[in-house]
Amino acid sequence: MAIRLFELAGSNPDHLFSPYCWRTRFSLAHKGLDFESVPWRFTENDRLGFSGQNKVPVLVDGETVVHDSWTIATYLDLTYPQKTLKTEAAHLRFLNAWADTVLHPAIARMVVRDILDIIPENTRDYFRKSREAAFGMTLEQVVEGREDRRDAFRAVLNPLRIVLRAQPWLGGDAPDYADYIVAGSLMWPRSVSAFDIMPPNDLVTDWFKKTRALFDGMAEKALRP
Ligand SMILES: N[C@@H](CCC(=O)N[C@@H](CS)C(=O)NCC(=O)O)C(=O)O
Repeated sequence: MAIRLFELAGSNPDHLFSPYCWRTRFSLAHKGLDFESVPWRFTENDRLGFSGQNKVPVLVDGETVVHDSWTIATYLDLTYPQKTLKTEAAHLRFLNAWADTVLHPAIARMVVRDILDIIPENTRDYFRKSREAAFGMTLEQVVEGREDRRDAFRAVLNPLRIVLRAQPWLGGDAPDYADYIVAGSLMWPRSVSAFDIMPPNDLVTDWFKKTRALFDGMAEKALRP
């Protein structure tokens, strides 16, 4: 039975914008595993009941149900050891945590409001209320002054730039889960907003483009607003 991936979608079922789901998409493509995409929208918690929680990605592989992008990546490496994602590298957890806790908040401050425009109307109220409660301000206030914040974002990318000066991929000579963690994070703003957060003429921007071209341009061809 084909692997199924429950992933976050916009009004258009092909409009995929979750950083975590993109990490899993890249991982499955890296291993050459076919999968069926199952679009999931905010508030459809009952559809994830079988996984015992209410977030995507959820991977269903035969009888096995795995949630959480990091857990899914380690599951894939254990179950399908060909073309390793190198998730056994303990320090990769650091990159995952850095992306989730440093990169994501910086990105959110520039694009979170734009998500409202691509999700189904009946989920907008939930999205606005839950995110405004988390930020303690309106979504419009969160992204206010984002043009100025884009310059600071350039500095947030410094650790990546330093690594990419020394090697072509975050994984070294070839892409691995390190690349998919960060590329997954960067697919989020690219998929939800016309506001381009990537610095021009930059090593990280070039690497991101190169990563989107992988797997027959899977991420490059992805829907944008
Ligand atoms: N740590 C989890 C985070 C998963 C997560 O937060 N997913 C979001 C989509 S980007 C979600 O399903 N949110 C549901 C909601 O906010 O109701 C992972 O790495 O997979």
